[in-house]
Amino acid sequence: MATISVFRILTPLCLLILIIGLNDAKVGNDKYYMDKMCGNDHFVFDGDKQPGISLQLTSSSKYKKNFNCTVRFRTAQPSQRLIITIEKMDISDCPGDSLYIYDGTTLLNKDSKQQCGTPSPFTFTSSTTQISMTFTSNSAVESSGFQAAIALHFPMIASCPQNLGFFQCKNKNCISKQLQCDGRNHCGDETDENQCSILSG
Ligand SMILES: [Ca+2]
Repeated sequence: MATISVFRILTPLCLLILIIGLNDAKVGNDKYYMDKMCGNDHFVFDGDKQPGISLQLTSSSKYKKNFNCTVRFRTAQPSQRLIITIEKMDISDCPGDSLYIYDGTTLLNKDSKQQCGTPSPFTFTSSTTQISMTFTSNSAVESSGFQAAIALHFPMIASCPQNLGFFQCKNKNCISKQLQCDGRNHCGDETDENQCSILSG
């Protein structure tokens, strides 16, 4: 009898743990802080349970003075590309403090209004397999920095089929379907987040 009772308790508990585990696997964004990754290469993997990256400059309320940090994001496959969307930027000491985003070695945010200040959200899709970000600050005023979403883009997959786990953005970027309706702008044009109220009722 005691054994049966233990099973009665343990079985629902195991199911609950399994359900929580499955829900965790659906979470599309892994959170990273750039100031903890300086000098690193970070691979963004296809099929990873977390195919999108949520990147903030720092976990603190303000970034450090006299700070210089470069992080490189890379695809594991040569056919893949990266989409970087700067969702928020708050770099008040402009241009003393600045963020530079490179596609391979090409500077993407050439417009100085996208390197610091508080610009509107903006996005780039890489033409190479790597995006590097360099942030520098001086000894004066600090602010919160920026928040970005990074996603894999699959340009070689024809028609970007939803039934095979992809989502085609209106701007033709092709991302993992797991990144749809998770509250973060992975497409760059927000179309992965536009239809969510309809989908969720
Ligand atoms: Ca998204």
